[in-house]
Parts: sequence; C-alpha cells; structure tokens
Amino acid sequence: MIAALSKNHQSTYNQIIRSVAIPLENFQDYCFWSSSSYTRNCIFENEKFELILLCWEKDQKTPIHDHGGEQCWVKVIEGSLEETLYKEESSGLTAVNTSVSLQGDISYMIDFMGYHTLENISGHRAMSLHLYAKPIKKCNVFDDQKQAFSTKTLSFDTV
Ligand code: 2CO
Ligand code: FE2
Repeated sequence: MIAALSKNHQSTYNQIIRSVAIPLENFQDYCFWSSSSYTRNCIFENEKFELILLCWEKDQKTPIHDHGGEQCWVKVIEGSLEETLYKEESSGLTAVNTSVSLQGDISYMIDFMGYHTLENISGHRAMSLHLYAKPIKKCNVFDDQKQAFSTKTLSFDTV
C-alpha cells in the first residue's frame, strides 16, 4: 500500500485505500494506547501523504476539528467509531450529521465538508487507519470553553 501511494497520484488514493486489505497483525508494531487521549502512531510519512494508526481507549473522542486543507480517509481497523459532522453558521457550529463506521468501513473528509469529531463507541479499544494527503501538520480545533477555534500543531505519539 505504501508503495502504491508513493508511486501514484492523489486522485487514485480513494481507490487504493478501498482495494487494499491489511492483515490485523501488521498493525501490531504501531499499537499504543493512552488513558489521557487517543494516540497518533506514524506508520509512514513522506511529502505526499502520511499513514497513521490511531488507537482509541473506550469512549475517547477528538475535539471538533478541520483537516488543514488536506484530504482525509479513515478506515476502521477494529471497533466502531461515531463521526459527527459540523457546519459553521452565523449562529455558531451546528451538528448536521452523525454516522457510525464499523470494522472495515472507510470515511472521507475534507474542509469544505465542514468540521468533525470522531468517538470510539465500541465499548472497548479501537484502532483506525488514517491517510492524509498531504500530511496535516496543523489544523483548527474548537475549544469548548472559549467557544472559539485555535490552531493546533499535530504530533505523533509514536514514530
Ligand atoms: N483528524 C484527527 C487526527 O488526525 C483524527 S479524526 O479523523 O480524521 O488527529
Ligand atoms: Fe479528523
């Protein structure tokens, strides 16, 4: 998959992530969970894309965020994740859709679709594979207390 992503144009990434089946044991080296937050574990990164394994403890959730202008594919490796989409309106942020992705499901996100949160609703640990093209170094994150967005620098928990 890394070879295919490296060789081909971004316009083929949707096809690639949908056609490749990765055995569960291949993720073993990247599994790392933390009680403080979901973790971001880098599998591969170059100037075109990054492939990250996110590991979620039960009920862990992202803040509301965007994707730094990049394309984002999420494939559920284990467990189930609930995604809520938000649109920004003059009155503030409104939740416009909620959907659940089960093991094997793939979802797509890009900034013109709005903002989202992802939450592990499995009742146990979960894992998801994230493909970002290009890599996302910064994104906007909504602070519930301030009721405002701020820029967040994204980092890896393991590389
Ligand atoms: N974008 C979040 C992150 O990379 C995860 S939600 O899926 O896009 O931390
Ligand atoms: Fe996201």
